[in-house]
Amino acid sequence: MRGHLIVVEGCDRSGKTTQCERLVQSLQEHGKDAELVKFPDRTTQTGKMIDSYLKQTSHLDDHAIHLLFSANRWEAMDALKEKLSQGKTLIVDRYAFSGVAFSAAKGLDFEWCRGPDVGLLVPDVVMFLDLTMDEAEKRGGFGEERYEKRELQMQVRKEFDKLMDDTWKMVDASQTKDQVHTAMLTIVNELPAPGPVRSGLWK
Ligand code: Z5A
Repeated sequence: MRGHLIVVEGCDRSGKTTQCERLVQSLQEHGKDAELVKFPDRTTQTGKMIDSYLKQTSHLDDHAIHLLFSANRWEAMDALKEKLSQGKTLIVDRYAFSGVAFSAAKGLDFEWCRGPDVGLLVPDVVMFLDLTMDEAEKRGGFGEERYEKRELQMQVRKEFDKLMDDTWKMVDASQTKDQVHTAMLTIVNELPAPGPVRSGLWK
């Protein structure tokens, strides 16, 4: 049986990385073959350009950086498909939904933003870590990276709202780390057995 493709989305400091790592560890401890995937993958050629853009050491046109984020996902798709087929469950920290939400929040056309990611692997579930901006700010001030600004993050949340459908699972990220973990693990354990790997996001 193939593994599940589990995407975790959410705004800044909602705990995505903390929870993705914990979920992988927990699944492995329960004997499941699970692996963490993080977008952007800053180690590849496209990832290095994205990293430099986010750290504000280079500038790119908004459309160009959007396409780079998408390319960064596309270059991973064959490997991810192979892993899923081998039975590995993938926990994905940000995906195409972040791509659209951030670029649309900057003012790019929403439908144009979806275009480059049409056809990516379809997740079996998207979990959204829900946290207000006020609660997020209690977790520490914004850092140096390009998008770490309050107004932009508020707009990003509005764009995420447009992308959500009733298959998304909302998780209250204001709970303790343990509580959030338990909620996410319950969602994962209740997923139905997956069918064949599906390519065709937003088709
Ligand atoms: N981006 C884009 O524009 N287009 C795209 O296609 C993609 C991304 C994929 C970099 O992403 C930027 O790229 C991002 C979106 C854009 N810009 N922003 N903002 P990244 O994934 O490399 O980095 P990040 O997503 O910005 O990380 P993050 O949002 O800042 O953090 P997080 O992963 O959600 O949270 P965390 O690191 O797990 O936790 C943050 C802190 O909160 C930390 O101190 C934790 O210990 C603490 N924490 C976590 N959970 C809790 C709970 N439950 N209670 C209390 N404290 C907690």
